[in-house]
Amino acid sequence: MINTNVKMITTKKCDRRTIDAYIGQLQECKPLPEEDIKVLCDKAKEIFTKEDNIVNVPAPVTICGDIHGQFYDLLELFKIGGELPDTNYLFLGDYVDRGYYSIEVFCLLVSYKVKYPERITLIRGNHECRATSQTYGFYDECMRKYGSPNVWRIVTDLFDYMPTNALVDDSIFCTHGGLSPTIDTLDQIKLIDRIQETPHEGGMCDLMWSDPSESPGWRISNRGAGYLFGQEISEQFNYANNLKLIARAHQMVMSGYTFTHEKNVLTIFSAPNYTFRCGNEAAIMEVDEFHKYNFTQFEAAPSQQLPDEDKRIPDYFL
Ligand SMILES: [Mn+2]
Repeated sequence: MINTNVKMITTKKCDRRTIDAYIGQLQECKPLPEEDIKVLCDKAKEIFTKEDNIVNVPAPVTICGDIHGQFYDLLELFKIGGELPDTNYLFLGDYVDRGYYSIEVFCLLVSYKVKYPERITLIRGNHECRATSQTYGFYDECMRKYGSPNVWRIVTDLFDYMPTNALVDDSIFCTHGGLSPTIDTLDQIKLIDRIQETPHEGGMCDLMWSDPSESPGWRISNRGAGYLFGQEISEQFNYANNLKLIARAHQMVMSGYTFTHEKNVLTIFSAPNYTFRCGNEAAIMEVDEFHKYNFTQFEAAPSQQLPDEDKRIPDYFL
C-alpha cells in the first residue's frame, strides 16, 4: 500500500522533468503517489479544457479501442504500434475498470497527453465516470492501492473534462459507443456542455453507451443506457455529415476489429484476452495520410508478469 498519511502541500510544478519522471515510473507499472496524481491531473485538466467536444485529429494516426486496466497489454500495444511521439495515437476510451492496473494505465496515457498533447488524443468512454468506475473495479483498485478514495476522486474529476469525440481529417467520426436518436449532426455534439459526470440518458450518454445492431431503427439497449441503432441510421449519419466511417470501441470482438453496417461502422477493441478469459485478439488501426487502413492484431502479454497478489480474480469479474 502506498503511504498517503503524510499530507503534503503540493508545490511541484508539472514541468518537463517532472512529467518525464512520471512516465519513467509508470512504464515500470509503479503507481504514482497521490500528490503526484493531483499535479498530473491538474495539468491534464488545463489541456482537456482547451479541446473541443470533437477533437480534430490529422492522419496519420493509430486508433485504439478499450484498454480496461490491462497495463502490460498497453505496453505491448506501444511496442507494436510504435512509441510516442513517433506514432500519433487516438484512444477511444475505457481505460479503467475490469483489469488490475487502471491507475497505471490511465496515468501513463495522461502523462503522454501532457508531454505530447498534439500526438495523443484521449476521448471518454462509458467507464470514465463515477457511477461506472465505482462498480467495475477502479474504485476498489484505488482503495486497495492507496487506502483512501482520494485518488479515485481526483481521477474521476478529470474524467469530466475529457472530450467525447474525435474527427480524423473530417472523414472518420470517432466515438466510444455509437450514435444517439437526439443527435443528427456533428454541430449538435459541439454544443453539448460536456464538463460533467456522464448523464444516465441523452446525447452525451448515448455517444458513450450505444451499439450498432443488425435490426433497423432505434431500439432500447440491454446495457441499461444508450441505444441499439440499425444500418440505415449509420448510413444516414455518415451521409448527412459527409463522413466515410464511424470508428468506435465498446464491444469485445474476437479478432480485435470488425466492420458492420456495410463498412459504415468499425468496432475496434485493444484489450487482448479481455478480463483474462475471453481469448480474444486485440487490434489497432493505423490510418495513413492517404486514408488507407492498416490493422495490426496482437495477443495478450505473458500473464506471469502479474504479481501473485494480482492473480486473484476480483469479485467484479464474476
Ligand atoms: Mn465501453
